[in-house]
Amino acid sequence: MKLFGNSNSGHSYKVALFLQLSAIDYEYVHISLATDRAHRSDEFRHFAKFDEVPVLIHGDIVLSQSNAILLYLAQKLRRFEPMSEFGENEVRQWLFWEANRIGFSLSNLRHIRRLNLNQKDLEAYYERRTKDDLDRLNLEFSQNDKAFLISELPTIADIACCGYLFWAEQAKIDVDQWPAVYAWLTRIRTLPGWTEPSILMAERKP
Ligand SMILES: N[C@@H](CCC(=O)N[C@@H](CS)C(=O)NCC(=O)O)C(=O)O
Repeated sequence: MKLFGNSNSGHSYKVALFLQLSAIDYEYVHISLATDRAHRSDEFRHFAKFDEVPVLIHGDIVLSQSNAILLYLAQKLRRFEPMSEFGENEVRQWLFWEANRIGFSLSNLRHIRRLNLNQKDLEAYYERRTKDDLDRLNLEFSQNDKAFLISELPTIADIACCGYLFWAEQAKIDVDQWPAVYAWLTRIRTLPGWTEPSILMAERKP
């Protein structure tokens, strides 16, 4: 397996985290996103349908879109799948939610604050959305007595939704203020193989 990713990409981290928690060997290719799209490597441009990371290559399969990749990996490797049809539908709900909520709000808030972009209106918009998203996640765990989003076992819904949250500090968001979310992230941190994004996504020498 080959994963094209970037050291600051939470979308890439979600896929790398799945592979790491599953103890799967893979080749990681870091793509500099500071390089404009037209000047990225020919190999990456060939495979990256949307010009974005992550891209996963597995045999003849080439996939973009982090949550589509997670669905593929879960099905192929039979890891982090839900145990029932009800669970499958729940997982899909969280994956679509994540793509438009936490994977959008927190990722953009982090981008603005990490790079000190002077975008006050946008910053306020993403901050409000991020806080709403954390409220929603917190409610999920406060209302239902379960260790992970779907049940007592982690699924790709947890892997998708937690990705950017391990970088919340860079968005100047203090996750302690959402205690049930904080406790869930602590449970994820204790899964065998869990590795923080700055280490897992670091550029590696070939
Ligand atoms: N919806 C996509 C989002 C991917 C995405 O936003 N990738 C960013 C990095 S986090 C990227 O490659 N940006 C570079 C560019 O747009 O040129 C996913 O879930 O994979």
